[in-house]
Amino acid sequence: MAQQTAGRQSARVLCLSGGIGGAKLALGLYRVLDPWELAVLSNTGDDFEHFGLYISPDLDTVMYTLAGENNIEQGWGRAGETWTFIEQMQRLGGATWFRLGDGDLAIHMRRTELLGQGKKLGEITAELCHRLNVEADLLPMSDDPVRTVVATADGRELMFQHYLVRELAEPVAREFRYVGADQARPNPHLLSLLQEPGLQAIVICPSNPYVSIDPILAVPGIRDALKACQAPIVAVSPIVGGQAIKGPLAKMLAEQQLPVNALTIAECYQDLLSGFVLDIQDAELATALKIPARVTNTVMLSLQDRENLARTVLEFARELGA
Ligand code: FO1
Repeated sequence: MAQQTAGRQSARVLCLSGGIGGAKLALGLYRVLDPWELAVLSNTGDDFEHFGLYISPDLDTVMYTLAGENNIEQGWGRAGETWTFIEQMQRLGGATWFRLGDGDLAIHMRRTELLGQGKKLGEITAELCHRLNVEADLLPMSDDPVRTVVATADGRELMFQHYLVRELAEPVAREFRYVGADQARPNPHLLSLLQEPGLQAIVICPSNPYVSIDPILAVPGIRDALKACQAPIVAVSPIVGGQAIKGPLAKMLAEQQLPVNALTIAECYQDLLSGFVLDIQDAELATALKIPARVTNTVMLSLQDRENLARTVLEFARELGA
């Protein structure tokens, strides 16, 4: 990353993102800023080994999205993907619960090959982004392994992709654990980036707090470094009108007997936030917030929606930082 930023200004905006929902706002930010002004701190708690390959779903979802190569309807994976490998795997009796596209396989194989050569996840991510012409700095939260595990009501401990994909998020989630977090070190570029005087905003994208953002905050040093940073921190609610736009968040909140609304999300981030962005449908909740709120359309259906939300969030951060 250092060699890439030599000679140009470093990130003006840092966003924290998981997969699909967060990547939408990351794209909005990427398009309204100069590409190199954005850094994305990505969750790696979803990462896992499959067919001997190291797979990093959130890194890949953000990378494909910023590259403009993602399958927009599906949210994950590549546009125009072909499935010869997984269809043949089906014939051979192998695992097909996690659908690996033919082009996507190249990313997993190349990342696994470079890890095997001793390269770190962060430098591999920078190399893959460079190859896909993604000019933002995509930063894995750590080069060290952190794995999100879901402790279910029926007494199992499920690796995240088994919970989410293999079991369709059906088990009742009692607790989320981030195995390895206490030994993990923050991405080496993050701490210097947070001390840059040019950093103007930190955005927590509308990702799942429990399985996309909390794994990032669980890496020792990251939460404190964010709090110590002079830039305002603004989160966008992933819950709109009592529903999650995508994924199991609403179900997770209900399973913890928590109100399924944007206020619960603001509580998740407690003392980190300078401001909170709610959808128009939840405008009446704004007065119940203990921090400044901005009400706007947060449902990103079009590219214009993504850009509009990015502009609103950055304007809000500017006001908070003034
Ligand atoms: N999600 C699914 O629901 N089914 C899949 O078969 C699937 C395959 C897959 C392959 C590569 C990749 O990068 C992501 C993939 N995802 C799939 C999405 C992924 O499981 C989740 O989106 C993230 O882990 C949550 O952010």
